Amino acid sequence: MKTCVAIIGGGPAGLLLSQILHIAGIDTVVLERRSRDHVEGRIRAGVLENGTQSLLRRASVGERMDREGLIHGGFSIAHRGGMHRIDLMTLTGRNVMVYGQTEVTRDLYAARDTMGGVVLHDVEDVAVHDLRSDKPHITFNHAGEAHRLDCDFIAGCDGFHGPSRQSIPRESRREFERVYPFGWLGVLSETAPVDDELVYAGHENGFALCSMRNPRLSRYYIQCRSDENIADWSDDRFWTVLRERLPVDLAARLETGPSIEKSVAPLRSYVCETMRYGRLFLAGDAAHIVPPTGAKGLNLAASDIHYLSEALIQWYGSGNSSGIDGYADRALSRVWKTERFSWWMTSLLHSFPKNSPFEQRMQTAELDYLTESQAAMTALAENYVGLPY
Ligand code: FAS
Ligand code: PHB
Repeated sequence: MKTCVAIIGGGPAGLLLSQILHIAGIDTVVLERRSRDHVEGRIRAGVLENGTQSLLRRASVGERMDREGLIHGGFSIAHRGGMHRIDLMTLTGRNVMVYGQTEVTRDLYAARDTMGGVVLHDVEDVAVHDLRSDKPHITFNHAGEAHRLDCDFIAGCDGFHGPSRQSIPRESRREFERVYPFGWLGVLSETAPVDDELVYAGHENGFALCSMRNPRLSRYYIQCRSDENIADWSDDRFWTVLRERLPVDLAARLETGPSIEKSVAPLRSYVCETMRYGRLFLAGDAAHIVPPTGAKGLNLAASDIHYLSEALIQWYGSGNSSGIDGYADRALSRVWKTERFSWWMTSLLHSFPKNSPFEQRMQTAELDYLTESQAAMTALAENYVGLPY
């Protein structure tokens, strides 16, 4: 087999890169370890930045998003029993779109089908070779047969646990990590969202987030232990803890119902420097992880793909390598600023049992200042809608 760009990973990063390059006339093959049903069934992110919305439209996968997505001009922070709205539109002139990653992935798969994109599922034993040459290749097993895929470039879009990043020699990569002492317990329920917009609640017992997918599908999260056993969490227990962490008036409006999905996600901040090794480029969770507090994971994958696709289109169009040579630095600049915001928002809203009394006062004062200062809210808002590409 031969292609221009071999893409490892059929999540949002890999599929979006494949779609954009295909439109530009550049051949790709996507190698995905799991089944299509499994990938399309994942429940993950829920908020799209402006830049992500524009990128999906340019990739001809924005039609259903624009029809079914919910435009949000703001969100609220619940603090000291009250609600403080962050008016994104007034503060930045921009909005966010509530449209689940599940739907984005389904739209990307449908577009790949329409255009005859090559996405191989249930692929095993992916291994990359000759990354420092100008003719790298991948070996893998599929449908019981061994295969070799020759290519010009390899895009590692295989998430945090994929093989791409590990293929970069340890001495050529620097890794930065912070593991948080808690996780998120998430529930999806066929109930009306408790509010018209998202609510991020800071509470002494722990963080809570009220989100949604549509007017009859709500997504809720509560801070929990990172090693939480999901079997210990009945729906009733989840709703009780969620109510405790919300302002009284909001809790009184909470419509509860059976969970149709329940899962625990650990929280970490992670960055791999570099995002390029020879003919291998890392994008999305393969290169970095953010705690979901800032709703940035999927959006950061999108900006990586914006930079990487631009660079590859330049190279195939003119042989100019300035884009691919500058990809890692350009992507990492936005990655680190987004990591900062996600870390800041996580530190602001979660309870850290081991914090000293002074640190707890600093956290409360930070929230007091944020909810009283137009300048502070503007800084939050411009990060939340997405920093420029
Ligand atoms: P992905 O992990 O989505 O995709 C990588 C793909 O590579 C997967 O399909 C995987 O099967 C495949 N792969 C892995 N190893 C392979 C191999 N050896 N061979 C071939 N394929 C291989 N972000 C938010 O903004 N908000 C959230 O609430 C949120 N919640 C999350 C909850 C969980 C449990 C997780 C894990 C992430 C969450 N995220 C959230 C972040 C998430 O949305 C990611 O940022 C997003 O999926 C990144 O997309 P990709 O980089 O494509 O990685
Ligand atoms: C979600 O709806 O899943 C969601 C929304 C905002 C976040 C994280 C997750 O910050």
